[in-house]
Amino acid sequence: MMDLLIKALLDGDQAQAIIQASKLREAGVGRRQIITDGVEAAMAQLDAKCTVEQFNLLEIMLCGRAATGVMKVLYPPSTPPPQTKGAVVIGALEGDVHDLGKNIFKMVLTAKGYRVVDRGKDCPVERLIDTAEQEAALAIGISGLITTVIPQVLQIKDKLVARGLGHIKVIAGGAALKQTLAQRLKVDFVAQNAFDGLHYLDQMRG
Ligand code: B12
Repeated sequence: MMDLLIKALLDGDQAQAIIQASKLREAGVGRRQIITDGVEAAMAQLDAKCTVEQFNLLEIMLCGRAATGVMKVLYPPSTPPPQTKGAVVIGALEGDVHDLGKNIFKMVLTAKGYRVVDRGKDCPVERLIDTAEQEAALAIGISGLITTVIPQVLQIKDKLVARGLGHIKVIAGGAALKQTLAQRLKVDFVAQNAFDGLHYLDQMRG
């Protein structure tokens, strides 16, 4: 069944992807497995197909739309649990318009009781910091899919410290950041996936 979900995602067939994801849920397959073995696996295959010469934007957009549909099956927007665990500000930095992974992280955190303040994509560092201050956030979560955002990532912690906000944790995730050590990126934690980020936050709260 997971294969059928992957195929539907790669075909950019949102209706079929939703059907397959619903079937998997009915068969008792967990959300985490559907995301890791389904959504992420499909995107990895898409990446392999998209060499620089054949970067088909429409194909990728349809695939992304189908993935968004699947996420709505996994985390229906109408039923968020009480937000008791504190605020987390998330965003993709200036120049980065990828937001599928960020949206997954948002849904995972929201489902687990965090209040997520989403600053969207193409967001300046200052805006994330301002929001984190206003919201008395526990953490800022940065999603980085293109390597050109790394210089911005390197600035965040120093800017927080300069504003007396050094207690706010910085978590990085996404394909362009996850291979790099936290120390190198000057962040508190680098997450390999959305659940990894969730566990870090849960542990940090103690
Ligand atoms: C889909 C996609 C697009 C879509 C984005 C749609 C959207 N709304 O997001 C579109 C078509 C718009 C797009 C455009 C471009 N893209 Co693109 N894209 C991809 C692709 C194929 C998949 C990304 C994706 O959605 N993955 C699925 C999600 C679920 O995975 P994820 O983001 O990693 O998220 C998971 C975890 O990492 C984690 N996570 C993510 N963020 C965070 C944050 C925190 C805090 C935490 C805890 C966890 C977490 O949670 C998720 C679930 O576990 C990647 C290939 C790849 N290897 O990533 C290329 C890729 C990222 N794109 C690339 C490029 C170059 C571009 C373009 C510049 C192409 C062009 N020539 O026009 C443009 C414009 C980019 C820009 N300015 O931002 C390159 C980047 C290369 C680089 N090293 O910088 C890649 C790697 C493709 C490649 N191999 O060349 N792209």
